[in-house]
Amino acid sequence: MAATVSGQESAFLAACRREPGAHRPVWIMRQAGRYLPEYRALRAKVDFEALTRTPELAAEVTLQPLRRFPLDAAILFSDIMTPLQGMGIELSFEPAPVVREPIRTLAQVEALPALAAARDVPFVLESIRLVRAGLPRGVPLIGFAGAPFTLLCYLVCGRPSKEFGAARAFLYSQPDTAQRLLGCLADAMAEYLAAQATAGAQALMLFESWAGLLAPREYAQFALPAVRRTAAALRRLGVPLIYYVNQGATLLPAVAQLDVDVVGVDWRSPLSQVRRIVGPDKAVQGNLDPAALFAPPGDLRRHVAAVLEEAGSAPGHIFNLGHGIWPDTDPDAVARLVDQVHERG
Ligand code: 1CP
Repeated sequence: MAATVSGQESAFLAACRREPGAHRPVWIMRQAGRYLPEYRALRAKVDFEALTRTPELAAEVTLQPLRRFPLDAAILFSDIMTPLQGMGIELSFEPAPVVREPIRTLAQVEALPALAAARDVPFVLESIRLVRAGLPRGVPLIGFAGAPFTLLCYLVCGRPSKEFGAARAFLYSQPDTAQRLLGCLADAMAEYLAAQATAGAQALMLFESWAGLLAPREYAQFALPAVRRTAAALRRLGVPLIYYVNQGATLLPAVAQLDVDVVGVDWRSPLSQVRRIVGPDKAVQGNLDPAALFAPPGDLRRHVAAVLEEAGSAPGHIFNLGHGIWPDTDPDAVARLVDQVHERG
């Protein structure tokens, strides 16, 4: 059966396909990371890049949260910028990604090579094989990539930014070059995600973390066609595709046109509205505010219940936070969250 992992029904894969499952599945964006003491202990000895490039360590970090919490999915430990390093882009993690020579010209875009995942990022594929071997029964592995426009933001600005002004100016000043770059990234991420699926990833996720910087018109002109190109190339694999769109409330009517299985959203959009806009043929993922994990236990229960109520009882909801978990979160709050979703969902 399609939603089965190692002979055991996966609530997560069932929800991706909008089929009823044994319980409401839950996982947490950035679930492997600094809020876990065991991650910090490893990270004190090994830098981030080495963690992602050493398959045994990347697999260990991926599995750490699964040992603590009965999560319904694991996510590969890597970064959205990792495949770009494989394409020859020099960057460092400080800890956020910083690109040595930001992309600003057509000549730079034309010089970008195509990605060949097995040649350029073999360690990612090896990490996936190791994780699969170590996962508990019934827990699938999510592979991921950055969505093309979000990658463009880092490539053009060169570093994190609140408003990514240089990236937005690039869309207006050099629209043709921007489209060329987005097309190149769309193809590279299609190749990268297909290789992850072949290596054993059972679901694929595209992170559109900076979509909310765009007005619907520019989103439809630049970001959306690039995601559509990546998604179209992945369809034949038959692996569920999740598209996470951050701060995308005004973009959801456009997102509804995408051929993806699941739309992930931040906490600002009530899930009942999201369901109405994206329609009955897509599952939804989200969307508790990561700040809610700082509520007293009794209050957290109410906030979890509110998200479940908004999501409704129809199949096709994956519980998650609306964005990545904060590094100063108490792991005990995560344990309570997971239990509460499983009890009530
Ligand atoms: O020092 C450290 O430990 C490095 C911090 C770090 C970590 C733990 C970075 C640098 N990346 C990661 C891992 C990571 N990044 C994962 C796997 C962890 C997990 O989920 O369990 C994933 C899925 C990502 C994806 C990612 N990287 C996104 C999309 C998700 C999101 O949060 O919106 C983005 C935007 C990035 C860029 C990035 N890489 C690192 C940082 C600190 C950032 C954010 C920079 C910024 O705010 O602009």
